[in-house]
This record gives sequence, structure tokens and C-alpha cells, in this order.
Amino acid sequence: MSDTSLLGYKWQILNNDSSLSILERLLRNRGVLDDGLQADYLNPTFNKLHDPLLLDDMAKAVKRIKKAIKNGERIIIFGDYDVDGVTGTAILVLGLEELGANVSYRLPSRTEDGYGLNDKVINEIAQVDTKLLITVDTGISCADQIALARQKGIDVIITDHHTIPEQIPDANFILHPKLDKSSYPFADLTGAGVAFKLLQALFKDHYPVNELEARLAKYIDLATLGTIADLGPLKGENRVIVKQGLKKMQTTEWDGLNHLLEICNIDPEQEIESNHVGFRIAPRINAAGRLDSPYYALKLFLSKGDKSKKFAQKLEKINKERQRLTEEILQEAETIAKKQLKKEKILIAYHPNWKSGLVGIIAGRLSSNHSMPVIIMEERNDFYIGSARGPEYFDLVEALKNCEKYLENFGGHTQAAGFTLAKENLPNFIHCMQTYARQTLKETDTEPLLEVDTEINLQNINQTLINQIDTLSPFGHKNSRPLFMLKGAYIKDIKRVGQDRNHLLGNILVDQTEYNFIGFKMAEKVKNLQEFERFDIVFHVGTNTYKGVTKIQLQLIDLKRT
Ligand SMILES: [Mn+2]
Repeated sequence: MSDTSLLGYKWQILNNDSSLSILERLLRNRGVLDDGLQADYLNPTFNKLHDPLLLDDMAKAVKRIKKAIKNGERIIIFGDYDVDGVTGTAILVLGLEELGANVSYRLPSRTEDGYGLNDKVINEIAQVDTKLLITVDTGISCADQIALARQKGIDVIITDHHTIPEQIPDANFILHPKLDKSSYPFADLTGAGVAFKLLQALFKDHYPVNELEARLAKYIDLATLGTIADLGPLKGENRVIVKQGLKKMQTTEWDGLNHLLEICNIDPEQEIESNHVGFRIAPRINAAGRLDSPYYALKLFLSKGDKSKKFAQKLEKINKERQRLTEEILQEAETIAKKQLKKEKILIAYHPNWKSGLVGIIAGRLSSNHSMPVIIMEERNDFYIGSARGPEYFDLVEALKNCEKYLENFGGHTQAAGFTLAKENLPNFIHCMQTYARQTLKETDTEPLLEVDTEINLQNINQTLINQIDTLSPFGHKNSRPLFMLKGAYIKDIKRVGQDRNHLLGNILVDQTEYNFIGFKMAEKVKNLQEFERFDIVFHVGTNTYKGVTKIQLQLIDLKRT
């Protein structure tokens, strides 16, 4: 019998240590059972935020900003065009306005300016007599532009979280949790997280201690949007930000966010989950910068009342177009990739008409469809702008580095990277990447793996377990919802449900006990399921409320014939 499941995964049980309780196994799998981390993990309360002054340069940055506020100097916040950059920018613009600062903002255009600071924006802000520039979610790789700003008499504070380059800019102050000399206890803040820390320091300096939490809580839902969208690992301080921020979002004080929640069909009376942010809110905010102007997204947060509602509707409209274009390009890319599936270990596709703002999404979708590394490129003038996405077993930055001689520039993370390539180097680059992938990837590497927390018995599935699972939330990047395996289950009463009838609903029977199950989008993936066939199953444990009655429900993820 094959070891592969019906969905094509090989299951890896992370922990079956019978000396540990189920909860202890889950905690150990998340790296917090030992080392005294457990208490903080289970109680990510507001007071667990670290002292912002632990970030190098923070005290000096606060002093400089206070001087600017006192003297009415013009401050410009320059942020990135994605969710992390936009929410981080909103945090500082709104927060500094609250403190009475003369503050304005600039964002780059993805297609015209590209990522980071540019000379054009430095010249322009110098002309309007800017005295202080604060970057958000960008800046650490912009040494030239920061030198230019300082030459023009502008002081610069960098707030960023991106990989530290060899040449560190000569800014007045740098707030970055990953700086070599940094003694900051948590390195994985995102751009919005670092911006939030700066605000925390400013507020700490300005407001009495007993007001601090309430003053700061107003902004923590914005930091949460950036943290989730940028895939900040939901551990340590990010866990505090996201736990508190998702709660705050239910009663958010930002009109625009309220309107966006409504458009996303998210009921603020119900608990908001990181999934809601990742799959509904973030794509709408990102769409602005991808297809049009990121200012629509920023102004959503900065405006009030009806005006903010207009921005929410605008984002919805842009996102609809983004979805339509994504599907169109995805189909074209799939057709190209199909020819490579059998013989290559990396899929590479490009087209003159594809939108650069979408190549990352397309690469991601293709990569998850085929469990393979993928490169998608679009043409711009004499260059290709490329985006790479891939499974954990393939280091994209390492791969690009290996073919560096054909590239103008490249950067990113192991599973998501970007690059620019001169047209004449295209054939060599493709050959180089294909060869590298073939040489580094073995057959077994590419088997898709499903990590399962632990095997459980039917007796373990009860309200106590559900309550325990709840204490591990919010779930998301690097803190996944617990996944369990149960042996020898009979599947019965199978129905196809949902708008497209693509979900499976039914019952699972083990030793006379029955549980309801739902399998989202499983109808197409597992055809020919026979009633009363026996399976090992992998699932999440949760509840479902129907007509006011809440019952335990298993969310089926995968199954294997026994
Ligand atoms: Mn970021």
C-alpha cells in the first residue's frame, strides 16, 4: 500500500510522546513547553509588550521627534506600498498627529518608483522644507537616498525589519530589531510592528502610565494587520500584538477599517481570526498598491466617516479587478507551466502583458497548486521583473545567488524572493535555474509533507480539548492550528454542500461514536469516497453552531485508506 494520502501528502506525526498530555505535545511542537516560555505564550497580555527603549537608538529618536513637534518642523513618513508599510505609515501619521506634530506622508508607486526610497521623492520633500524623514517598512537598503536626504539638511530615522545589507545607511537613527548590535529581545517584528514600537515609546514619554494602555490600544489593530499580512511569525511579541489587536479590531476606532470589515463580511460581534485578515482584509488593502495607487489604502485609515467609506468601496472595486486579472493570468501561466511539469524541478513562466503587481500572487498560487518552486516574470522595457515562490525545502535566495551573474539585482526570503533581469540574459538565467533545481532537489525532497501535531483517540476529542486549543490562538504563520490524526474511522452520510457544491459534509464513526465533519473544497479532490470505507484521517477539532446549537465538528484535512 502506498504511504501517500488521498490528497497526495506524506504524513509526518510531529510528536507521539505518550508521557506528555495532548496540550503538552501541542506546546512542545510550538517550541514553548520548556524554557519558561509557556506562561507568556498562553497569556499574551498587553503588559507583555517589551519596553520600546530596548531598541537601539529609540531614546534618541524619541528626543529628535519631540524637538520636531515642539518646533513645528515638517515631518514626512515614507512607507512601503504593501499592507505592512501602509498600516505602519498610518500608525505614525495618526499617532504623531495625536501628539500635535506637523506630519505628512509619501508612498512609492510600485510600477513607477519600485520598492524603497527614490531620488525623486527626496528632492520633492526637500523642496517643501521637510526637516525630518521617518521611513516605515523600508529604508535599510536605501543608503544612497538617505545620504542625499542628509545632504539636503533632512534628518532621517529608519524604521524597518528587512534583511540588513552590507552597507548600512548613514541615517541619524536606525530602529531595527535585527541590527547586529541590537539587544532587543524579539527579532521578528514586521514593519508595522517597529512603527508601533516607536509610537509606544513616544506615548510612554508623553502620557501618564495609567493612560498608556488605552492610548496605545487604539493603534494595535493597525499593527496587527501589518503583522499578519507580512507573515510575521505569531510568536513572542507578534503574538501579543495579534492577540490584542484582533480583539481591539472588533471595536476599532478607525472608521475606514470598520467599513472594510463590513465589505469583507466580517461581523465585529464575532471573534475576528487571523485568517480573516490574511484572506479577506489584506488582499483588499494590497490591491491598491498592486494595480493602482497605495494612497487609496492609506487614506482608508486616515479619513473619517463617509469619506473613509468611499475608500473602502474603492479598494473593493480594485480588488475585484485584481481577482479577475489574477484568474486570467493564472490560466495563462498554468498552460505554460504544464509543459514543464514532467521534466523540470522548477516552473518558469513569463509574458509581456502580465502585471508586475501580480507576479508574486501568481507564483504563489502556481507553487501551491504543484508543490514546486515557481518563477513568474513580466516584461518592463529592457528587463524582466520576476517573483519567485516555493516550498520550504528549496531556498530561493540561495538559488538566485547561484545564478547571480545574470541578474541586475535580487533579494527576499527563502520562500519568497524577487529580482530584475536584463532581457538578453533570459535564456542563460532560465537554464541556470533549471540546472540548479535539478541538481539540488532529490526525488524525496519534493514529496509534499503534511505535518500533523499528534495522533489522538476518540476519548481525547471533547470540550476540554477545544478549550485548550483555543488558548493557543491566534493561529497563523509559525503557529498553525493543531492538526490531529485518528486511525480507523468510518466515513458515512457524505453530502456535497456549498455554493459550488465543492465542500464535503458527513459523519465519522469510530467505535460507536459519531462526529460531524466538514471538508472544505474537498469534493473535487477526493472523488469516489464509498460509504463505510475505513480511513485514517487528519483533521482540526472545532465547533459548529447551527440553529443556536453548538456541537463539536471535525474539519477534515486529509485521509488515507487503511
Ligand atoms: Mn514588511
